[in-house]
Amino acid sequence: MSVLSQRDPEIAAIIADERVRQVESLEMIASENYASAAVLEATGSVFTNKYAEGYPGKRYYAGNQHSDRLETLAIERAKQLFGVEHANVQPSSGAEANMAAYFATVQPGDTIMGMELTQGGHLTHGSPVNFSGRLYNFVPYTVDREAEVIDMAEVRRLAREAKPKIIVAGATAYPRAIDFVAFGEIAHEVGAALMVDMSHIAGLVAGGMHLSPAPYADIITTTTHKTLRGPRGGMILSRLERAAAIDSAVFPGTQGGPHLHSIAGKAVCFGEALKPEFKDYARRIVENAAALAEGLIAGGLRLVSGGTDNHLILVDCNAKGISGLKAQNALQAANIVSNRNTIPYDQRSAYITSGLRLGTPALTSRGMGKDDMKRVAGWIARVLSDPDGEGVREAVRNEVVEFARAFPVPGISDAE
Ligand code: DSN
Repeated sequence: MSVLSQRDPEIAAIIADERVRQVESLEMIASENYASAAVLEATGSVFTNKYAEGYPGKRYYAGNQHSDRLETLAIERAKQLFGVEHANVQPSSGAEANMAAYFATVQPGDTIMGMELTQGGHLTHGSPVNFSGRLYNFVPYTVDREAEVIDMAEVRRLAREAKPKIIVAGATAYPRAIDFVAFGEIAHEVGAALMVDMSHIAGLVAGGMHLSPAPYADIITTTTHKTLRGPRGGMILSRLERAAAIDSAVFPGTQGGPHLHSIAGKAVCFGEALKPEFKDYARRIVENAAALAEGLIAGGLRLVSGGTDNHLILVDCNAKGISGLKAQNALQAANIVSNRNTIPYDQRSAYITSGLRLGTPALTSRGMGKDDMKRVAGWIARVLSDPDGEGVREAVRNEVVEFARAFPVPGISDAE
């Protein structure tokens, strides 16, 4: 019996239920993944007890001799993994990384360009309900109506007109490769900094399956828990010339004591991503997404932009005459976990939506392959063709549970 189940059985029971949910479901939220047992152990370590405001060698509290070793190692591994000169591993989340990146680069009221949220951007790329849209003058760019891919000619036209100080490239619901070369050229032509938010694709970049933004971007922000498979957290990468501004924008600019337990998990995750097998993992994520896309199309679904180059797929549920919300809920009843999402030029609200976002990082972490994706696509198509059919949902759920149990879950199956 664990210490937790003896001392707080109520919380232990909730955690146990979540463990079962994660084992028996097909986790297809494109931004989620399973951290390894080693990442979980480091993240749950005694470093949660320690305050360490400042940076290695320059702390405001005593007792940081081991914190300094830990953070330095995390920084060195991050630099090696992404081929950059500077890494700040303290941001507690992607949103905080983005806030610090803006603070380090521009003043409130300045103009920034970012991808429109309803077309695949992120809240912190200028949504009016977020600090970004409230503090800065964001000019959104969009995707082409027909091709549903970022229109680089339009980005260039807007950049010349708006003269932004930052152009943000990066997305949360964009199934295609992002052209960091073109973004860099446009940004530097208009005197802007190129900031790449690679949160979704960081693992693909680390594994060589997406062009690295490092040679083209002035600042790179990322989360560490998506395709990178680390603990929940953020990070900022840059050249040396921006290091001091970024470090002071993180602390004391926007954060206090760093979450050293998360930094421990990040260091482990970077170490894992530096291993040769991570390249194989990244390749399998992309291959699985392509196989899933093929299977979904064969099942009669329409995919935004016609397919995928990366780890995610955006399904246009209009082709089935249902909303994204209805699709998400029907699939959840069959133990297939995804999230509804707006599609470009969506006629429905951001709460209801017309789209469904599906990703392969977590399924790939369980060892599923291309043939498995075909099976998964078949289940999704079956449920979405009859979203009110209780019989279909129950039959699919039974098959899904049996299938899912056959694949070990990193951090759960190997920690028991
Ligand atoms: N919530 C993240 C995602 O799902 O993409 C973005 O912050």
